[in-house]
Amino acid sequence: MVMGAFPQTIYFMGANAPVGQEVDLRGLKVEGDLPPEVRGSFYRAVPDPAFPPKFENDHTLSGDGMISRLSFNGDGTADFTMKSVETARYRAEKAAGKALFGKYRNPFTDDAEVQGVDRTVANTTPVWHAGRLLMAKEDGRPYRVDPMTLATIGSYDFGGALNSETMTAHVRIDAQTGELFFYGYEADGPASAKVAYCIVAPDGTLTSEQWFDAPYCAMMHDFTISENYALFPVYPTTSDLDRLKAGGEHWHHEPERDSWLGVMPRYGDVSEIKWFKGPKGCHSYHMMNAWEDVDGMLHFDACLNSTNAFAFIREPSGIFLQPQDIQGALTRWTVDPKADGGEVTESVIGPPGDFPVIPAKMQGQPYSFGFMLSMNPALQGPPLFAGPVGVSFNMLLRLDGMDTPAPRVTGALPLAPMAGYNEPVHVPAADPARDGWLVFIVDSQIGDDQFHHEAWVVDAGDITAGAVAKVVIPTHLRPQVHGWWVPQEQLDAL
Ligand code: V55
Ligand code: FE
Repeated sequence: MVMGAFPQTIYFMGANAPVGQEVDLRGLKVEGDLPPEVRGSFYRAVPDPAFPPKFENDHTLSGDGMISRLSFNGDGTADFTMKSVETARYRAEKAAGKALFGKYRNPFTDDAEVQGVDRTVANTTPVWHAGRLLMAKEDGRPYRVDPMTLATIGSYDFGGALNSETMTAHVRIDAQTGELFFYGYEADGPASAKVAYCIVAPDGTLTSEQWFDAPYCAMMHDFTISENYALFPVYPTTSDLDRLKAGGEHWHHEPERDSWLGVMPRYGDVSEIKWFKGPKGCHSYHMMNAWEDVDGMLHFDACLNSTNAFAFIREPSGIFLQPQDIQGALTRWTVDPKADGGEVTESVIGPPGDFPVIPAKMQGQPYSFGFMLSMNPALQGPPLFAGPVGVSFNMLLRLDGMDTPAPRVTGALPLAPMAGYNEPVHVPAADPARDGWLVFIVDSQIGDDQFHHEAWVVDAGDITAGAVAKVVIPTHLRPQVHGWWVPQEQLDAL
């Protein structure tokens, strides 16, 4: 690799080309009819490597975290700001003027001078709870950032209360109780099967941290809660300490290995976990929800694939597939939480896709509707090549009847060729009879290495109608991972 050059791979070219620019754009015009409820800030996590990686096979998940904020000001304008999360890793590399940390989640490939330095990149989800904004990444502890200035405050361990070395980027907040539920896997170091399950009170106090052993060390990217249970899926994307020590990849996908769903009472003891067996070889990054029906059966709704969606994980595992060879579907696993384990009952309840979104108040509850991103099978032209899979989703879907055995797709919003979605956030409506709003950024390619970015506001009750309001963001943006909506009154209360 030429010194100072990014690898010429899909993870660093085109829409994925590093930008590395802090942005401060004030007074952008909101076009259209902005609903008064859309008053607050849309935070997004964006990986963007500050320096060319030490290894040619690096990919978007290693990028240094940047946090962006789109603030709807309530006067027909919006502000767009974006800053680097100043992690210990970012600071060390800035001081050296080059990459010092090696492969994705392999500390044994780091330069000697940074051995022992926190190597997380805080690039996956901006988590808002108890008036704190945390930039989370599943391989380490989160970084706390100032929600107004986006300045980095520092690594966050709940005031010294957290023992786990990691905190997931996919937390669940029970809107009824205000509690934050999260876990950390590889809780005591790379390739460990230890998982820390944690509960945080509405005031931000970590009140419970219990450790358990997963069936094996797996990429546990997301989990769910229901009213009475915590549900931990384990899919066979696995790690191995000897492989890491030999300088190998953190993850291999193992198609012949079983998947598992661990279920425990959410306020119970981890010794109560029961493990239900799922199909071999499958994988999901994101769950839509979990909920209990009137008979006490537990339903776990996930965007499931027949293998790991990322080629940079499949290929080092010896799995060579074309995208069309990968099966996916919104899939329900049903278990009886009072049974002593057994197997999950699987049913297909929706189309292939990812980035499921539900209103915050439906978290863990029987829920009537949800949204997800998918590919438009009727697209007349090329999609947008972007993100860790290489292609952006180009259709937003609404599903209704989620609390029935047969949910239905009831709305679709396809994009034009060479345009792609970033994950929406849901903004609640003031009127409980309305479904609220979805806010997201649409990326479009408008020429060789030329891109256009807009934030769209869509009526969640009528996505087919398209954007009711838009904000053009006149700067180049790299694809986001996840986002979070914070209403203005919560920022005003700080
Ligand atoms: C994902 C993203 C990550 C990661 C592991 O989208 C999984 C899935 C942005 O970082 O480290
Ligand atoms: Fe995720």
